[in-house]
Amino acid sequence: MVPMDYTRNPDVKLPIQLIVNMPEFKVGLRTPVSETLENCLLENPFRERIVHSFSENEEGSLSFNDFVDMFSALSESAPRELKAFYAFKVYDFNMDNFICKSDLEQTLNKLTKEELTEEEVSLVCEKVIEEADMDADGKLGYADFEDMISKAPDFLSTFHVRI
Ligand SMILES: [Ca+2]
Ligand SMILES: [Ca+2]
Repeated sequence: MVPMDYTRNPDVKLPIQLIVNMPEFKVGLRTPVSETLENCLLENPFRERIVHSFSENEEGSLSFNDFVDMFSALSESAPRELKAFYAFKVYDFNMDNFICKSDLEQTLNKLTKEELTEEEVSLVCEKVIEEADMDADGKLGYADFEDMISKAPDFLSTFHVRI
């Protein structure tokens, strides 16, 4: 998709469908838990959200620079702060710069492949907000989020790919 003479054609965009089907996203989801679990999670459930958070347009296509930025942030050597910044964008489904209950519900549904009942999901999300909401406004701002993931190092594990 990227022509060799890329420098003369800076407007080339990679369509999201091509990117989410890359093998890196298929096998790349690493979990620190067990090998068995890792084998179950063959597709990163956030891959479309991840691509969108690096895209500068609605359709989610990436310029070559966006593409490089994305894999830099996903690589294991990327600084934690960078991963946290993009993870926040990925989980903020409605893009209002807060992670609220409905954002968390969508996140959890993706992670659990909708194995939990609506009630269970709702309970877990309330609990997460209750525990992480430092300024008590009922939703998680970036500071709440950073604090939460610093206490739960596994949280960023969906944000690694092997490249
Ligand atoms: Ca939100
Ligand atoms: Ca808050």
